[in-house]
Amino acid sequence: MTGRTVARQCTLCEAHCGILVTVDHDRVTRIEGNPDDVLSKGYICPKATAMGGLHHDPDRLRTPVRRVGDTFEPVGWDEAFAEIGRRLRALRAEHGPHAVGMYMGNPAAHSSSVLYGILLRTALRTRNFFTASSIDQMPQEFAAWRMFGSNVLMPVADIDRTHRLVVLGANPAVSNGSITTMPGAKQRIRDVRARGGRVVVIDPRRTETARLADEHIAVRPGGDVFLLLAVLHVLLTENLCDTTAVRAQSAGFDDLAALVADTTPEAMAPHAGVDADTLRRLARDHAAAPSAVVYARIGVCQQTTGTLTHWLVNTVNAVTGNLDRPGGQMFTTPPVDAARFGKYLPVGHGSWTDRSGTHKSFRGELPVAALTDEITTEGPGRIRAMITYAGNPVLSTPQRGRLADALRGLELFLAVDMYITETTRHADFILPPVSALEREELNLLFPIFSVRNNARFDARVFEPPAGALEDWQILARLVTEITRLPARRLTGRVLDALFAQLTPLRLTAAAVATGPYGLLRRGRHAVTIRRLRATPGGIDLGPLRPRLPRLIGTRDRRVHLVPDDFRAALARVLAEADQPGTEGYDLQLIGRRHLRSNNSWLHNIPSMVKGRDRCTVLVHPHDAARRGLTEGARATVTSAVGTVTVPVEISTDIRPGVVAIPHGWGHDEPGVGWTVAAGHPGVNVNLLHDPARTDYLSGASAVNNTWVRLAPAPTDPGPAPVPADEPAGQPVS
Ligand SMILES: Nc1nc2c(c(=O)[nH]1)N[C@H]1C(S)=C(S)[C@@H](COP(=O)(O)OP(=O)(O)OC[C@H]3O[C@@H](n4cnc5c(=O)[nH]c(N)nc54)[C@H](O)[C@@H]3O)O[C@H]1N2
Ligand SMILES: Nc1nc2c(c(=O)[nH]1)N[C@H]1C(S)=C(S)[C@@H](COP(=O)(O)OP(=O)(O)OC[C@H]3O[C@@H](n4cnc5c(=O)[nH]c(N)nc54)[C@H](O)[C@@H]3O)O[C@H]1N2
Ligand code: SF4
Ligand SMILES: [Mo]
Repeated sequence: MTGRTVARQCTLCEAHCGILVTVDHDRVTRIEGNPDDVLSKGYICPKATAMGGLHHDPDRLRTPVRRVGDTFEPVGWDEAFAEIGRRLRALRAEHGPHAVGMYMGNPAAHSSSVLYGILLRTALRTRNFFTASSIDQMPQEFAAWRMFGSNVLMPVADIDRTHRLVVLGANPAVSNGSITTMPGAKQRIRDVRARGGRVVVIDPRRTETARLADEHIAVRPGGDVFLLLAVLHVLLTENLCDTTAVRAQSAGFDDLAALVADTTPEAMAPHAGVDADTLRRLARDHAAAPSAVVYARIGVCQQTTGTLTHWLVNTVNAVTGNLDRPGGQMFTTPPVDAARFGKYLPVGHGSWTDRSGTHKSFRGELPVAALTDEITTEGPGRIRAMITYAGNPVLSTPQRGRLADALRGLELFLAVDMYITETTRHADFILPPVSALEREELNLLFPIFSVRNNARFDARVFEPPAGALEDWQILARLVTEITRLPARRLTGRVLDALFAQLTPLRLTAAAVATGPYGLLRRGRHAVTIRRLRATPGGIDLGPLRPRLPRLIGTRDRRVHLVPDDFRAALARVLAEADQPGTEGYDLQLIGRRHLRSNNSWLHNIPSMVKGRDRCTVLVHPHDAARRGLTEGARATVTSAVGTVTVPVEISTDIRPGVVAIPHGWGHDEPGVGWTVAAGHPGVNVNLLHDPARTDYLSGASAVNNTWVRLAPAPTDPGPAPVPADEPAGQPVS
């Protein structure tokens, strides 16, 4: 067929914007926003065209490959699965199930194949399961679990109706929102102001979002806990709370009052890096607005105080009467109502630990900070084989540069990925799925976090090539291989036949049918796959609706304002607040995202890397001048655990004393199959972050706030010296 246009979504980031893909023969000729899409209404960002770039990328693997020495050669699917099965079964028989580890990355969540990722994890019965969540939203889930009784119950900001939006540690103008999915975030933020509301951005950097706001408050990195404690102090001591609503909805209001009795704006101001008058005003304005919401995301997740900050964010919203009310923080009613069942799922904190006893499991997985040691430390229970699925942990997680060697030393490493990346280049087998444009599905996760209830279908643009497999088919084959019983041929065949019937689309359709808009409740007005196929922009299911107390999973059906373990962790944070910074390091390093990057994996698409180098260290002019750094010059950035050399970008947008480097770069490792990215390598900022720094409660990696120092790089390439005026003797790897 020539010259046709297919409506689906861009599945690169959480926004899942509706796109129209125009195709001429087997080429994508155009990708544009779908004006009929009920959520994105025609908006797309520049990354949408990468959906075509990825499909046609000559570097994308289209057949499985096997390692031979330092290179890869093609291998047939059956041969690959047979050998993988043999080796996995032997390892499990000899060393037990924990000998096989698994890491599931971010794009897994963007496809309904994730169901089979979870099935594989279940079949493996391993304690060594890791996901990108422990460098992302884990603290937010932890706070939700302790306050609302389910980790799925992360409330979203009702941005389209609020009168006051306070953004804390998020940059939706670039990211388009996460756990508050808001495609076209810029317009939605402008609309808050257009209807007379106010927008405040609290961020150490004057971000793209801050430029749209009425006010920008340059908080000190890691200062948010103190800022929020001061806000709560003012709300409670000045009687600015919606006491009737809070007492009806929540437990622990009096405990909260006692907890914040001494956290005055004057006492908190130095730790927050924000003056007391501003803190007081933040509280008063929040209480006075007809509706208001604090929306916080990974800038405050990726901190040692990640869970505590999200707890206090939810608490500020709750005590001002803004939890579960339009314009505040709300829970969605998605077609697959996971939130309703979330409370029945076992969450479990500390059901097991890593072998050193340092890292506790949470909702069935260990924090990724534990991964390298679980591979390299000898002894029973060591990981001997790894499966990575849609992840690039060598770039995306702090491992002191040790993970690559650890992976190389495994007895077996198989990667389900379509590129030879910094991670998968160490694999014995790489098993590539079809391209996203060759999939059809209904994403079941992101409607749980959207600013509006909706159901949207992803139609296939191209038929998958003969013999190609989708992620779920690859994962299902792996399940078959490891669960084969002694009557191997038979069990394998029976499972294969069973899985062929249980496609993710069928499973999702069944979940939708039994959900709030399903056949059982709505009869002929139900949301069905058939109806969705015929409605290319999706079906709008209305604004967010109040859902408490029914949804709550706590025993007393109340929101818990002061969970016991949070109180203890907070005491630790307050005690540590007075301690000075790390000697020899005088700048706080944070991250930043760019419109044309998506974590580590879009830099091989030429249109995503054109223009000037984006992997730079952003420095305030005062800080640059004091160190003799000039625009475009190269600087060495040194932390207690690593050093990188990057170009300097000078800007008054960043708070003095703070520097920012984006993550997802560092493509200059030998053997990586990204030929375009190799020309724009950048550096791996996670070499600077210490894996030992984790959120006190959830164990997630704390990569937004690492003490570093900066110096001009030596002009001749070579190892970076320790500058003479700086105290030496810190470990540098
Ligand atoms: N310092 C620092 N580090 C960070 C962050 C930060 O802000 N600062 N952010 C963190 C966050 S929020 C996240 S989510 C993580 C992401 O961390 P990861 O999930 O580990 O890494 P990604 O960069 O998303 O890499 C995704 C991989 O999946 C592959 N892939 C893409 N689509 C598919 C698919 O459909 N199927 C399969 N099988 N593979 C696919 C890509 O080729 C790529 O190799 O990074 C984190 N790391
Ligand atoms: N273009 C683009 N979009 C993306 C992604 C991408 O890589 N590129 N990744 C996607 C993914 S996986 C995710 S999880 C989301 C993340 O979405 P966001 O949470 O919006 O991510 P960031 O843009 O990293 O925003 C974090 C902000 O926190 C600020 N910050 C750092 N430290 C602190 C602090 O201590 N306190 C406060 N208050 N702020 C702080 C940073 O300056 C930054 O502006 O984005 C998604 N969308
Ligand atoms: S914001 Fe950009 S990358 Fe994200 S879904 Fe929309 S078009 Fe795709
Ligand atoms: Mo993420």
